[in-house]
Amino acid sequence: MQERLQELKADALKQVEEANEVKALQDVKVQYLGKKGPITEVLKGMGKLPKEERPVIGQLANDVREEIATAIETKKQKLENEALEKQLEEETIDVTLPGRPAPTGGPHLLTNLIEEIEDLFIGMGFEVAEGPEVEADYYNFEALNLPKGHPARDMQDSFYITEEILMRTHTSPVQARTMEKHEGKGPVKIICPGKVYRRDTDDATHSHQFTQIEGLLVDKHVRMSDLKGVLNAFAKQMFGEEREIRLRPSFFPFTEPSVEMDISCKMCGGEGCSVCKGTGWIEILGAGMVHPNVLEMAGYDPKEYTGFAFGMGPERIAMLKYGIDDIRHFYTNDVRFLNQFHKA
Ligand code: 2U9
Repeated sequence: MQERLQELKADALKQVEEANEVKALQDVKVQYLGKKGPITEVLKGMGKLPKEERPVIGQLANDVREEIATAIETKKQKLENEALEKQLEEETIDVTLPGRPAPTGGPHLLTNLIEEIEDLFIGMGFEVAEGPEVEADYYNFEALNLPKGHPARDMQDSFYITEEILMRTHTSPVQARTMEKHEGKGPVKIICPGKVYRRDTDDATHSHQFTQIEGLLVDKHVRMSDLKGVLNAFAKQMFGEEREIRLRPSFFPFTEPSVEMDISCKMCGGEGCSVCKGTGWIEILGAGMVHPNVLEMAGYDPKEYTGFAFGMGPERIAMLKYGIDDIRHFYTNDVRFLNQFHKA
């Protein structure tokens, strides 16, 4: 019986040695120390043994059980520690490693461009004025010398909400409101950026929603040359000192006289190319001296005050600047397009 117990112990300890996972140890435990295990058998068979052998066998059986149990527990600890070490090893985070950069968004290229243009005019003493996008027909049209039924209204097909309320078709109503607030006194020197809406079918050059930046300067003795000076300064700062500007006669109901401002074409330096359609000039904005009717309706006496105004489309300037061929890119939020302009 003692050899049997030694043998059992040796087999059990061998299996414990070879076990490389806790489950296997569990099996050894059940196999050797379990109710139906050989050690239990031996202890159950004590009664059949000679009286004098029982204490020896009994003690040996308990020692063997103890030794196997201890060996199993020790190996279990060892395997669990190794597993923990391995897990720690695998899961060790090198906190010195740079984190995975969370994809950050950034200002839309139009926002950057509008702020760039704002800064240029703020540098010339203009203040930024903003106003409602849902506007009254009076400020969007009548105050701008576009009385009800005026044909020019059709040029700006509009999203009417009621007879008297519409989505503004330009930011000019902001200037009209600002002048009105001045009650015909003192200078007004503002630029008005913002979203405008026209009931247009979207295509490569038209969008039902787009942005504008308009400007207005009203004071005593404001002349066309002041307008030209401001536009020239803007063009050179925005497009380069080497660029020339040219003013061409034009027409707007809210300015008289009215002009379009062109800049010399960057691609051909004015020689004529596909970008400037052979003219050597690129149209950038419209402007003019504020129409006396508009001054009057805002409470300014046109005999005492004069003013100039201008208006541009930031999308158009961005398309020229970055060679973008479709205005819809600005609004369809394709990150592949937007990320190209993402200032890191
Ligand atoms: C007041 C008086 C005059 C604003 C002006 C333009 C010329 C102009 C276009 C630019 C691009 C519209 O989006 S666009 O197609 N605008 O050419 N805008 S003068 O004149 C005003 C505005 C307000 C009280």
